[in-house]
Amino acid sequence: MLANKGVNQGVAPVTYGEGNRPPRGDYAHARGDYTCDQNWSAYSPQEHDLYRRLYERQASQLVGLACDEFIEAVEHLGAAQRIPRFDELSEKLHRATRWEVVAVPGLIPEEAFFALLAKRKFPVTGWIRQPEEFDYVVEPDVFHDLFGHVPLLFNPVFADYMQAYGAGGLKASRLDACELLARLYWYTVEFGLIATPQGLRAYGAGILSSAGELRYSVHSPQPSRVGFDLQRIMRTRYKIDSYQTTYFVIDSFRQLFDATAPDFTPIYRAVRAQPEIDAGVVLTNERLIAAACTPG
Ligand code: HBI
Ligand code: FE
Repeated sequence: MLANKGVNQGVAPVTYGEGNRPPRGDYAHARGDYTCDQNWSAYSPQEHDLYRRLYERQASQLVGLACDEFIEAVEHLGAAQRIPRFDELSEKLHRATRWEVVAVPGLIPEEAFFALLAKRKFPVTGWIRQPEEFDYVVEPDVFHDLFGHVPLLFNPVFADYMQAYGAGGLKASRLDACELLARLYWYTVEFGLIATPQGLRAYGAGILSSAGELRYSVHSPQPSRVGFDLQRIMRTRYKIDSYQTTYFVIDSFRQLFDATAPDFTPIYRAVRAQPEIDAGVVLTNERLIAAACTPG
């Protein structure tokens, strides 16, 4: 998923926009589980420098906008001067929460994605965006996946949530409920906000890897911010081509993990018995959270 662009819920290799440009990754040489080698030596100095500039721009605006758990963990990505080696990063990550980073050619089919998460393997796209895509790229590239998603995998509770999500995804596939579960991923892992004693903060990867949406999601008066409600999230459509108009706010990662503990079968049934909700719509009497007041 990417900064104000989303994961097309189709099956990779996905096609995008006009002309259905061919996918960038080398799917033909990926293994059966869609993993591939990172081929770190193939990155050019320009690509390492692009990663460095993306990293510096985001890292410079984290304080006051990103949750503490993310700020503490982002250091684990190591030197910001170059694209990390996935094997080195996996060694650190595995010691922390038994997760590892695996290279993939890009977006992969949901079933394959869930199966990797369920095995505590986070799929990270190997290629990096083009310079002209500095501010925005449609598919998740190595910067979005590494900077946006990997740091919170060092957090034990969030790491367990991600594996539980993957296991739940495999079940959802059998219940034809992937679209409902994709909304949970979207409004938590990609665009989630968390309430903290210091105020509203971002933990979603799509927000944290976005130059503009990080400040917008925490401070803008425009979007609505709704207290975490699993069924409400599963009923809510999302936009993949602009900043979000609805965010959901958790009180803690523990709350998020506990919400995925029960069997979702009755929840899917209850969700399907209610009308879907467009992004940006606010229901009467639901708990809304105010934007964080703009710093001094
Ligand atoms: N594939 N590589 C990759 N990264 C994702 O974030 C991803 C994916 N495939 C499917 C997908 N996300 C979404 O459909 C999730 O909601 C499952
Ligand atoms: Fe993502």
